[in-house]
Amino acid sequence: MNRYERAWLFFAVLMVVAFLGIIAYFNFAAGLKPPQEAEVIDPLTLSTDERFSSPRVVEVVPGEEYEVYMVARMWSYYPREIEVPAGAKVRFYLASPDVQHGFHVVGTNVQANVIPGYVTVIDTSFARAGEYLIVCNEYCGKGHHFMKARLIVTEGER
Ligand SMILES: [Cu+2]
Repeated sequence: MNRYERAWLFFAVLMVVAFLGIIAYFNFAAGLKPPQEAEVIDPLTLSTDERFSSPRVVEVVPGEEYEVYMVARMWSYYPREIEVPAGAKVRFYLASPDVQHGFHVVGTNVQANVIPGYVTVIDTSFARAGEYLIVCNEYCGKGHHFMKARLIVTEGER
């Protein structure tokens, strides 16, 4: 075997060992795991669930704290338009009655999968007022590219 071949072979094996090591480190030492205490919900009961039967924005503390109950289904988000003030704490609760969707607020780091059977919770806030597009970034069927909603962040009072 040519010594360059041997060197590259060694390098390739070293990379595999390093990648496995990184996975093992984050899994066992750093405890980085998929959320295990995620709330479980029967996807067939969303239409009768108190939170998801009427998707909405709830003003917990006016101007400061909001809860958004949202349903992601083929191929739209409900509600289709949500409004929160800039700087307020916003907690999203998302559920899907059908397949997996990818909730993504374009231009922000808000992005999470919505998996049927689980309630996805996202804590965030939007610093800048403006209009944001919410898309689905997980292919969910033939109408996937139509799946969107609008987020309007109004000027905060402070
Ligand atoms: Cu989709």
